[in-house]
Amino acid sequence: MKEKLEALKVEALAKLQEVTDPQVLNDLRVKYLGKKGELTEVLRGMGGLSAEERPVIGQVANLVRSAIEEIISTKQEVFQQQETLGRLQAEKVDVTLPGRSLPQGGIHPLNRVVQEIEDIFIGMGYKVAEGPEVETDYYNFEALNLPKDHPARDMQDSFYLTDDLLMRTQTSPVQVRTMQAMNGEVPVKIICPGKVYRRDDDDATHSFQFHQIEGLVIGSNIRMSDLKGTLNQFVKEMFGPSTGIRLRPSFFPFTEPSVEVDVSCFKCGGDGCRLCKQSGWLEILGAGMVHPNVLRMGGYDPEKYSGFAFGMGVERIAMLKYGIDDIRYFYTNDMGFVKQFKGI
Ligand code: 2NL
Repeated sequence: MKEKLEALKVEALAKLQEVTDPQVLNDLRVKYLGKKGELTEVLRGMGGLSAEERPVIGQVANLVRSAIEEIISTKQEVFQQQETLGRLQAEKVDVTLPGRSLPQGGIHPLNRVVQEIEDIFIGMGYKVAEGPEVETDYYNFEALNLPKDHPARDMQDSFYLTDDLLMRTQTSPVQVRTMQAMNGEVPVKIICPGKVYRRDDDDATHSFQFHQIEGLVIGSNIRMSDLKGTLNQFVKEMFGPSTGIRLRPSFFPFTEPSVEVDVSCFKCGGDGCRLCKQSGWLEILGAGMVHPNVLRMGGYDPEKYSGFAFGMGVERIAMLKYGIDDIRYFYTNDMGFVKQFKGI
């Protein structure tokens, strides 16, 4: 029996020594030490031993068992360490790697121009006013001295929502609302940026939706010279200190007198080039002295107060300033176009 146990020990240790796989190790543990294992099998024969032999064989059996157990637990520990090491290797994180950079956006050229114009007028003491894009016939036309039969009120030219509601065709209704909210107080010094809508077929220079900035000043003794000085200062800040303006007579129902305002060509300095079509001048806005009827409807007595107003198309200004030849670039989200304005 003793020889059997020794043989079992030799065989078991030899096999266990060679194990490289935890599953095989477990199988061998069951094979030798399990309930139906080979060591248990040998010990079952101890019943037939004499009283003297039993403790001797028992001791041998225990030594065999602990020798097998020891090598198993050593192996298990090694396997455990190997597994941990492998996992650490597989889950390795390099905390020193720089982060993935996300593409950074930029401000759209139209918003950029709106902000630039706002800043210039804020610098001259103006406040920015905004209002609804859906307007009533009264605020969009009536209060701006456009009679019911005026051609600008043609259904064909505006987006009407109902008989009385339409998408605003200018930002002037914001100015009328501001005048009424001021309850006859002066001074009024506001600019109104925003989207406006006209029923137009889209092409390189027209869009059914575009952006406008209008300005309005009301006070005592506001004169045409104030308008000229203001716009002259504006173009110098917007297009460069060597630019200037000229006024040409024009007509708007809401101003009298009315003017078209040109800026001297900032590209050629007035000599004539492709941008100004050899004229030396670029048309940038319309303006005038606020019509007495408009002052009255806004709650101001035209005998006591006077004012000037102006309006410009943001797309046109942006196209001139950045040399853009098609208004559709602003709305079609061509990344090649948009990206050019990232840094400026
Ligand atoms: C243009 C011309 C203009 C105004 C807008 C205005 C507003 C009030 C009273 C009087 Cl509340 N006038 N606005 C005046 C003159 C011209 O816009 O060509 N815009 C693109």
